[in-house]
Amino acid sequence: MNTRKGSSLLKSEKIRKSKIGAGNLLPAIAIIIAILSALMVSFSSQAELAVLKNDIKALEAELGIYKNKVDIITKSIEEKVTTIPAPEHEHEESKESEQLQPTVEFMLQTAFTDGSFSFLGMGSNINEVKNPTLYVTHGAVVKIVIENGDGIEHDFVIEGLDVHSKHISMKGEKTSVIFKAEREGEFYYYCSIPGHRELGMEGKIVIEEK
Ligand SMILES: [Cu+2]
Repeated sequence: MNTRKGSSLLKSEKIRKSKIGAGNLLPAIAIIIAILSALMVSFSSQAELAVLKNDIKALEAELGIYKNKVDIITKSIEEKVTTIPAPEHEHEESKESEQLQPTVEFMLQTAFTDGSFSFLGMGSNINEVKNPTLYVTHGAVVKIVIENGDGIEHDFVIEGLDVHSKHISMKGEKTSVIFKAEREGEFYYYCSIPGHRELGMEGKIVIEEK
């Protein structure tokens, strides 16, 4: 009785052992599968990476083509811009006066110093002279260039000679008047912006006999 019991115990022990053995194998297989699938993932992602690298290369090539196109367009724009004539900085009084060829030329710059305005002579014998007296001979074609030197709106008018310039208000802006000195005598030039003549923008032009 005892031995029979003992043998059946042994049998069940064997079965239990073999069951434990199979139970130990399953996690091992699971681990192997996990490793394999991880390897597969890394392999497939490497393949994907290779594809992406190719895509990037293709995109870079395309980008190169676009860059070339942009360069070509930029060049053509630059060429067009350089062929556009620069705007004339000096605007003449009228078409009629443009046809006159000046025989004498003066340059004046507007100035605002110590609370007063003036026309400052520029160049030759009137350089830096405030409201210089301009001497011209009868019959001369006179050109007077006025440059804005203070950034305040001004113009240039000669009383009694029907000479009016355009208004200039930007610093560095220029305008000019051209007229024939047909009448002998002394005439006042001034700025016709209200208050400016009173604040000092007044000088003389003397038209002398030849
Ligand atoms: Cu003025």
